[in-house]
Amino acid sequence: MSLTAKDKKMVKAFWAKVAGKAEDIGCDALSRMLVVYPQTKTYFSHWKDLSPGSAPVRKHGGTIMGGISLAVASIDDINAGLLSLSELHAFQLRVDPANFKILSHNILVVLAVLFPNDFNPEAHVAMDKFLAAVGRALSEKYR
Ligand code: HNI
Repeated sequence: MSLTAKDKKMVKAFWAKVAGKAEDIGCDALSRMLVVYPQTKTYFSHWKDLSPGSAPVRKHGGTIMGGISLAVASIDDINAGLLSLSELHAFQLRVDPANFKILSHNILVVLAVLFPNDFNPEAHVAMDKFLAAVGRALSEKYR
């Protein structure tokens, strides 16, 4: 489902509120993903410490949120904005695209936990659609 003008407005407004905490959001989302969906740990086996909140998890959480920021900035053409990230995940990292849905889910959970007042049903649906679009954009280059 594509994002409506209203969804885009909602995503931009919500992101503007939470972006200052991007590293915390990324760290918590990645921490949860690795604990709750341990099969995702295989991609990060070269890190020394995969436990929640560890230094590499925090650092990479920030990196992932950089990708989300880029997607917000290119919300009118997310596929174009994430083209090189899609190529990286498909051809070099070989991340199973099923994992994009798993990470998106964890990001939503963390947004709900950290921003209970701002994460109202309208923000929830807009962010859910946006993260689904990010996952589709990242899956774009797989075939
Ligand atoms: Ni992902 C690297 C963004 C989902 C595994 N990932 C990155 C980088 C960004 C990024 C940005 C750094 C690129 C660079 O070095 O140029 N990843 C995103 C985004 C999502 C996502 C926006 C979805 C919302 N990545 C996932 C998922 C997995 C994943 C679901 C696996 C479960 N990503 C990786 C791995 C790396 C990576 C592995 C390399 C990390 C490293 O330290 O080697």
